[in-house]
Amino acid sequence: MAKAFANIKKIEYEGPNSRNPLAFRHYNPDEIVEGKKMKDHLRFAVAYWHTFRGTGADPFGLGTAIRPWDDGTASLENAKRRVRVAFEFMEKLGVPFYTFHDRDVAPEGKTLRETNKNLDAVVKVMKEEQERTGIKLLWGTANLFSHPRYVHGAATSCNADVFAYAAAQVKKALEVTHELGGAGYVFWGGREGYTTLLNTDMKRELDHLAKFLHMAVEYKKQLGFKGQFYIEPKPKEPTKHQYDSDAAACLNFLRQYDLLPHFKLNIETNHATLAGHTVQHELEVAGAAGVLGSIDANMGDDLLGWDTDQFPTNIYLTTHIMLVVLKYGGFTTGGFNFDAKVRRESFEPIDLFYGHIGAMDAFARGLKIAAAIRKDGRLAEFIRQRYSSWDTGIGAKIEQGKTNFVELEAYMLKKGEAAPNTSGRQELLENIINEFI
Ligand code: XUL
Ligand code: CO
Repeated sequence: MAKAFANIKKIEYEGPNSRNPLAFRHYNPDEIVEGKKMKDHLRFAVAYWHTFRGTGADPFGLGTAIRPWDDGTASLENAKRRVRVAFEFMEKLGVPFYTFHDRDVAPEGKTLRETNKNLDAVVKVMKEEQERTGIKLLWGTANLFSHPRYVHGAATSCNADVFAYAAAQVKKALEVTHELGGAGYVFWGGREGYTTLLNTDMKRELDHLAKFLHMAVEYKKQLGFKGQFYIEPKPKEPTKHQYDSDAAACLNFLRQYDLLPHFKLNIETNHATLAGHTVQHELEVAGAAGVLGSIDANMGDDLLGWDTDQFPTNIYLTTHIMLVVLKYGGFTTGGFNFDAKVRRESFEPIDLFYGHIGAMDAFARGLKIAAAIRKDGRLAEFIRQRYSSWDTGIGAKIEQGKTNFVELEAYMLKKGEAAPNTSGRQELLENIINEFI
């Protein structure tokens, strides 16, 4: 077993009055909320790419992260050692899941064959560690954006060979996700978009993307992989316009190409805000369409505006997210994946613990607050009342499809004017939320 965090004991729940920075104040895994254990509501996952491959580098400077277990080389030995350390970290943190891209865990070789061999060697260690710790894979994915071959995209590349390479890469990533018992598989459209329309045949690229996803669905069946497929919307970064720009765009694409039965959405907070939406909006769009699958939990910075992937510590944010998640019945295959990284200035290994502990506590608090708001019932009752004109009379007739324009005109000609509106009471409702925070 790795001993990278020898001085850190297992992180325990110590309650709201604890002043121990290496303890949970609110995340109490076995505590029952709305009839279910907290850990089963939240299904937390550590993102391998940020937590074990993040260096702190930014466009203006080199990496700053101190990671004594990592020799900085692309050797297989280093990759395997890193896996052992990752599982030591996750075990001490007490998270039930993790997520990874193929290239996070194993180095690329000179050929695809060699790369696949490297991946197999590391996956063997991952499987051992999963068995040793009981930590499971929430979802796997393929990195189809870092290597220069993907400069013009992967499934939407103008170069057919690059499409073929990406297909081979996803085939292998599906196989290892299946091998590791993954509960899902994510397609985030890395460079599936464009930087200028002047060189882009958008229709052709979208057709190719749909073909690619149909092939993935077909191979999933062939493999016998039962995990859930997800698409993760994001509007920009790295391209100027990503095709999977938001939940509504993804839904439209999936419906247009007959893919909707095979996919759910993985909604990320900072992607929602980049798209000019709140995450609640994106979750509602997905939830209303029956495809709210999983969440990449993080938050952005109002002043910076880009995809800063910060650990979510805002209690209002986590409360609103939990209200939507509970409303739609919670996760089945999905969970909260911390697609979040410590700041470049937070370069010590212990900062990885602080980042995750704070975010887990923020969601545990959000869960408890959302459950209390739901138990109180005033918010739900207000919404029920607000739409009560649809429960009987003309409203019920419209909803049931039992009327038409002619009848509605006759109804209104007789009445002369619509019934008066009632106040939206936004301020009152915001005050009610604050009662619970
Ligand atoms: C990029 C992003 C990805 C996906 C997985 O912004 O969120 O890390 O979550 O590819
Ligand atoms: Co993400």
